[in-house]
Amino acid sequence: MNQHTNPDREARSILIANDRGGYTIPTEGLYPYQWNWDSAIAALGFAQFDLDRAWTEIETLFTGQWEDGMVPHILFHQQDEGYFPGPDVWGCNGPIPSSGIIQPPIAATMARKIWEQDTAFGDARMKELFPKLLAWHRWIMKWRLDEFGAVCTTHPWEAGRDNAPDWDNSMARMDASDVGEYQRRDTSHVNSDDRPTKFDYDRYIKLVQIGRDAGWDQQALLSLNPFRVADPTMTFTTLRAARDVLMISEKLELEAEGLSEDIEKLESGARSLWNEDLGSFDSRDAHTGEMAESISNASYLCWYAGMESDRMLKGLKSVLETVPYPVPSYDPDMPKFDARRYWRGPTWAFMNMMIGFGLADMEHAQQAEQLRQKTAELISGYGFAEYFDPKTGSPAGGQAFTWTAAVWLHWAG
Ligand code: 9WN
Repeated sequence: MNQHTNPDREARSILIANDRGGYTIPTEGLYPYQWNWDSAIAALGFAQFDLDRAWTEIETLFTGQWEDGMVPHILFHQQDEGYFPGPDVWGCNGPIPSSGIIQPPIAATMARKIWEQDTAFGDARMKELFPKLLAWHRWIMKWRLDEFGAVCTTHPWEAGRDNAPDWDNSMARMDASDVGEYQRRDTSHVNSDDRPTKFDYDRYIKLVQIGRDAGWDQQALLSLNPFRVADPTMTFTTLRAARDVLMISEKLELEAEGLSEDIEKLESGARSLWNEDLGSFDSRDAHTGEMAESISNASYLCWYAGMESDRMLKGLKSVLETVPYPVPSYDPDMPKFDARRYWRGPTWAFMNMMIGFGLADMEHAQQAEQLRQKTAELISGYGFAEYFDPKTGSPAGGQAFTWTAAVWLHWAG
C-alpha cells in the first residue's frame, strides 16, 4: 500500500489533466475519447469545484446525440490511433463521429444532482438539457425493452461491463469465425491478464461489424443482432433516470408525457430479473430466456433504481463483512470469479458510489456509510486506478483514472 497523502489535490489534478476542453477522457493512452457514462461521473467530480465545467461535460456529451435521440457510448472528438475500434470501424453518421451503441443512461441522474447543487444557474442549464434527456429516455424505451419491460444490452460494451460472466452463454452461442484480422490496442497499454480475452474481443468486433453492415438500423438489428441480454445495469439505470427525469419535469413544469407509465413498465421489467434460486437480480438472454446465474455489482444497483430487496440487503451485508475491498463485480464464491480480470471480480469505485447513492436514498444509511468508508480506504491506499483487486486492493487497468478521481471528490473522500 502506498498512502496518497493529498488525495483531494491529486483527484482534482487528474480531472484537470484528463480535460480535453469541454470533455474528459477516462485516462491517457488506453481511453483517448469521450465515453458516455464516464462523462456523467466526471461531471459530478467537477461539480465539487467548478459547476460550470460540470454542466459543460454533460452538454458536450449531448452534442453527439443522434437525431433519433440515441446518445452514443463513445464520441470520437479527435482521431487517436491508440484506441481500437475507432470511428472508421463503427461507420456511424451522427453529428460527431461516434460508436453505434449506448451505455447505461446515468446522465439524467448525475445532471439532477448537479442541478440541485447549482442554485444560481441550475434551472437555466437544466431547461436546455431536459428535452435531450427525455429524447434519449424515449429512444431506450422504443428500442431496448424486452417483452417483460427489462432493458436489454445489445453489445457487452453497451452495459459497460465488458466481459462480465453475465454474457458468457450468449457470447458462446455466437459465431465470430469470420471476424477477420484486427489489431487490439488495449493490451499495449495495460497488462493483458487484466483485460478481456481474445475469444471475447472477436465477438465484440463481430457485433460492431453486424451493426455497421445494418447501417445501425435498430429495426433491422432486432432480428440481425445475435446478442440481446436484459441486464440489471441497463434496467436499473434506465428506471432511475426515468424517475429523475419525471421529478425534474414536475419541478420545472416541463412536458414529459408517458413517463409514469414508463416507470411502471420498467419496474415490472426490473422485477422480472429476479432469480429466486440465485437469490439475486440477474441477467436474462432475450433470445433464449435463459438466466445468466450471475451475482454482480450491477445486481446491487436495485436501490439506486428504487427497488427494495431484503435478500439483496442480506447479500450486501455479507459482502461488506467478508470481502476486504467490496463490492466485487462478481461473487467471489462463484467458480468464474477472477480477482483481476476486469468485470469478472474486480471492484469499481464508481459502481460503489452508485450503489451507495441507492442505499442512502432507501434509508440504509449504515451500509451506505460502510461502503463509502471502504471505498475511501481503497482509493487513499491504492490510488486512482481504473479498478481494484477486491481481496488485496491492488490497483489494475489504467491509472490516473477520471471516474475514480470524481468518486473521491464527490462521495468517498
Ligand atoms: C469499451 C471507459 C470504458 C468504460 C467501460 C469499461 C471500458 C471500453 C473498453 O472502458 O470499456 O467501451 O474498450 O474496454 O468497461 O465501462 O466506460 O472507461
